[in-house]
Amino acid sequence: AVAAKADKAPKLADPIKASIDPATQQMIARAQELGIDTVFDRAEAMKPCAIGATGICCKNCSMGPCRLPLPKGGIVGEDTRKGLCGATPNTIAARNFIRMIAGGASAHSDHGRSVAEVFMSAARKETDAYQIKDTQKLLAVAEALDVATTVEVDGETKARDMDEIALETAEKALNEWGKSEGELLYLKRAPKPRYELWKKMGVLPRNIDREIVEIMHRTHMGVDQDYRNLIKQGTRAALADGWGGSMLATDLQDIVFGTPSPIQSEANLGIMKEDHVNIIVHGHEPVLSEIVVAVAQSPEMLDYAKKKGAKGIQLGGICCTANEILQRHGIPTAATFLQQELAIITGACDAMVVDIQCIFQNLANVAKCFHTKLITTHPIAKMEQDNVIHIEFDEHHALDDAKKIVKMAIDNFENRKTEVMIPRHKAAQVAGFGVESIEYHLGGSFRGTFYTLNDNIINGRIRGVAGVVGCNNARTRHNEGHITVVKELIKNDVLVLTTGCNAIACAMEGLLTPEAAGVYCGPGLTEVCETVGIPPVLHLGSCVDNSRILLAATEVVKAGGLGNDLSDLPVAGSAPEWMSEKAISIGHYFVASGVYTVFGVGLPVEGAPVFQNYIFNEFEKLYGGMWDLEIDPIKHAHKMIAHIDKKRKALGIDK
Ligand code: XCC
Ligand code: SF4
Repeated sequence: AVAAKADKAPKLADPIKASIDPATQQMIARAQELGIDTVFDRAEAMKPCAIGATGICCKNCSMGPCRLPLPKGGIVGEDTRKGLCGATPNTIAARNFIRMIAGGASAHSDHGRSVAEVFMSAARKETDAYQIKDTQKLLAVAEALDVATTVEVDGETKARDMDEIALETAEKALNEWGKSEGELLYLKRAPKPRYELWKKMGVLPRNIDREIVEIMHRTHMGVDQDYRNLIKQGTRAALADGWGGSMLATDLQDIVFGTPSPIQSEANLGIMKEDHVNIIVHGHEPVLSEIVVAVAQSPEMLDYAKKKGAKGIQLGGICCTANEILQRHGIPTAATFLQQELAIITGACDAMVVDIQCIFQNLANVAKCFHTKLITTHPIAKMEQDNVIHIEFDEHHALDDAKKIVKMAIDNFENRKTEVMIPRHKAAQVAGFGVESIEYHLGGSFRGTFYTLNDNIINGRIRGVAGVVGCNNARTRHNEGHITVVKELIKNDVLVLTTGCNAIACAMEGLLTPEAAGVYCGPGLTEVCETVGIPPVLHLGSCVDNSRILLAATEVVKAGGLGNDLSDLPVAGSAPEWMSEKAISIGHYFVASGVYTVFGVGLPVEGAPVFQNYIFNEFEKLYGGMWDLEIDPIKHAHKMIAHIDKKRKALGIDK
């Protein structure tokens, strides 16, 4: 019987059920034909653990893992479940939840730190590869970090030397990770009532690193055993992410690489070209990919590619590295998170260059079946498989590293096997929005004319604003949640701001074009989009760029007419297909910033009803924002709309 079981062919995914995207469906089938397993097949073969998925498995000491499943038929009377040490389901779920926040916040913040270090070397002029590109942003950031931008000379106020400003700004910024006193400087960028609320609640982050370390301490065996106190620390660390590490990452990237403005491009696997050298960059930090873009577009490399028989070099991005080089250079997006293996399975990927976060280790196994060079570049992100090439990237020899990588891809072009199959599907997109461009495109300010965001929210053409963000998750049909939620929102006149893999999904569906307004939106949103020529779904960048959503919402509050705090706004947040710890950190800083935030797929709190109720309901009284979970995407959107309507009513702007 055992042998028979072993002989049984592994379960394969049904391509149609696995994704709503035709390119993805085609490539899943192609992989199966070639006998290569992908995440979609593995999701069929391995089901998740129900206890872990509901948040009630503790492995924080070796007396466990202690598993506390909900009794069949639910809890009757007192909940007597406890671990060996006596930890309750609430303690366990809260500890697990804030450890996810620690993981997510550290990922975003460490990314931010790398950018800050590059910014520092640019400010010190230690590198040729990076300069200060956006001085206007530098001045704005300097101000937010209390760096003087003017000097008094003989009683006269003069502009301070830009190099000096850059240097001091870099020092101040880097200091935010580990300063020994005070609180994060960016917190004061929030509307004043929000800052005061955080202060009253005792959740002002002291510095970025400390809040993460403190989570690890408080969740160690036998420390904090009150779910309210645990999540309080989770809140402090999440705020350190949103209003700290992530916001600094965004700002400093804008300074060094340029602040994005709307730019046209394309999305989906169909951007790869059979007769070109295809280089795919994947991960999150733009520090290397920026230089790869520059090198790949250089005449020297183009000539070299032609000499090797290719028509040119096609760059494409996956995950948030894609979003970064899309929003600043219009480099097309090849794939969402779940399609990463498929990019190699086209047989046309000459090199895949990865940095940090969201990278499947199975890429190495897939690459083995093709000619693809898989190149890791970051000292903290290597792979054990021996076909993986490690070219360690360093800002001090960035250009040489990038040249080496691009040349390796070109040299590999001729090694392609015959089995190239690139799906035809791709869609046009406009990306690269941000606080500045929302203001610019909607009348040049946030309030006062027919065109502005605030006026259109007040007059009801725009019912509200939703931030829909986050990953794909192989436990749910690829892109279905993303697209259904977003379409339902815009149909109901809710303007959508998107980042991360939701943005890529929307791009693949053609929702990031001005033309989408007339097709999918309610009459009010259509009118606004057509008048000013914007898409109904605005791509604000990568996951660290969720900070742009926070700042845009803050500008809306400051412009007036829609209450005094972020929690007064007719807005809601959503991550329909989340999977990463970063998503939990993002969700939680949105909640703590006063935003009602709904997740799809499932949340690891369902096994601890008291803790769940605390963050789903009690939290609204504390922070004005709260968590929710809704798997059905239509209901998911309507819960957001109901919240938006509730806020409109409170503001007295309901029709
Ligand atoms: Fe990763 Fe940022 Fe999630 Fe996509 S959305 S799967 S985190 S790439 Ni951030
Ligand atoms: Fe079990 Fe407590 Fe140890 Fe967790 S900390 S594994 S609940 S004994």
